[in-house]
Amino acid sequence: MADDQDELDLSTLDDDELVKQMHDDLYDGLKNEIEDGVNILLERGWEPYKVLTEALVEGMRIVGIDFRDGILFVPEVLLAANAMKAGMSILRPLLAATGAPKQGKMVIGTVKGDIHDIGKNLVSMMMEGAGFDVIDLGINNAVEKYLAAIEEHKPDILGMSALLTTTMPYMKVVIDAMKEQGIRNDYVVLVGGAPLNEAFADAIGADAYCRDAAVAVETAKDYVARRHNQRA
Ligand code: B1M
Repeated sequence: MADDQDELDLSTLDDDELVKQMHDDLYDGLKNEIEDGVNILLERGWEPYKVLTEALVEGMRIVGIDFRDGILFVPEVLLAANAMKAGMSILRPLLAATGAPKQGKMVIGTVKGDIHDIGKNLVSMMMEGAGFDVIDLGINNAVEKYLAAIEEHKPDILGMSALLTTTMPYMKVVIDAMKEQGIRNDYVVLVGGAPLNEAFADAIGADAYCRDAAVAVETAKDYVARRHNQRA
């Protein structure tokens, strides 16, 4: 397939064909082609968020299906993830530069044992674009790391991400530690990641489950506004 790609001039494709081609290129982990595709769509006037969701996130959804079904394996998925990240890094400054008024501060990180960070990065980007200062702790965060970051940055919101059924229970470890320290109610705790749902968020004592980055932004804005109103 890579040989065919060498022949193909992405700019000759119409929008639909290009987006489909980008799904294929993401699947094949073709970083340069993904960067080119993102730039072409932007030059054609596509909103960064539309490029993100329709070309990149949808492409990764397709990768996820074949990963689940044993058609793709970790090395291929890693290449796809790198290609996705390359596309996201073009979009990041555009999504952040919305000029939105300052909303508050968020500390976010993927929990211990878990190295998935694409969704978390996407949430960070969208939160920045919505006017939040984001302190991103990266992946594989132990409870101590979250607590230290909360202490240092005093955010409005703590966000946690988990993509594995084996790591999502760790969110409760963090929330329980916050309770033990008597600081749980000082912060809004939002959680997200593909295997989670609302019932899980309730069960572990989070404030809300966020299905995707757009929901995370809306939920965060909502909670921050409520807290400001309570203080007023
Ligand atoms: Co992984 N992996 N993976 N993987 N991987 C999944 C999660 C899996 C569902 C694939 C599958 O089998 N179908 C499966 C988990 C199964 C389970 O637990 N039930 C799985 C597995 C098994 C594994 C390994 C164990 C594989 C192995 O080694 N045998 C291993 C674990 C490594 C570890 O963490 N310890 C592993 C490794 C990897 C790669 C390294 C190859 C790579 C990660 C690269 C990276 O992130 N840098 C990878 C990838 C890419 C995936 C899939 C294919 C895609 C994840 C992704 O980036 N999605 C994934 C399949 C899937 O999820 N269907 C899979 C795109 C992203 C935009 O969506 O992350 O859901 P998502 O984020 C969304 C929302 O969930 C939400 O908003 C985001 C944006 O809209 N959200 C939040 C996420 N975090 C949030 C935090 C918030 C709010 C919202 O805070 C407020």
